[in-house]
Amino acid sequence: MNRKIYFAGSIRGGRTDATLYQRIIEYIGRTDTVLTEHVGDLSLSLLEKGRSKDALIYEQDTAWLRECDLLIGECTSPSLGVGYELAYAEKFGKPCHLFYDKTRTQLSAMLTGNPYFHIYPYAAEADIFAALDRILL
Ligand code: 6IA
Repeated sequence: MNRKIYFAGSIRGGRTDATLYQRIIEYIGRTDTVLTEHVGDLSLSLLEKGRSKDALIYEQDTAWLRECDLLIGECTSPSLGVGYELAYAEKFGKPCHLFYDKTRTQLSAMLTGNPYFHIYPYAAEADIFAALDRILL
């Protein structure tokens, strides 16, 4: 259908799940455009490159959040940036679909307690793709 999807996943919060982000981005990309493909880039450098570089990242990401049709977040690895993006997307009325591995973590009550968010606890990776099929119908 070629919607614009904002995929959110941890970067400086920790790259444990980066290969999973890559598989989700690839899956979404079969039908839609992922604005944030770099979140699944395994060679992304995590080193700080100064505040001016980070300011450009902030400006670009918030512009994409305002522009996107919906947000899909993988929230198993906690990330301050992802949490900020979720609140920002909510403020702009963007539908937010959040995934987390319930065998590895418990999600923040600030997300599970907010009925605005569509939350998908999963136990197997295949559950993510089945849910994405329903979200991206
Ligand atoms: O706090 P975190 O870094 O874990 O935040 C991750 C979220 O913030 C992701 O969903 C991204 O959308 C966004 N984000 C964080 N860093 C970047 C980035 N460059 N480029 C684009 N979006 C980002 C990171 C490279 C930098 C560490 C030099």
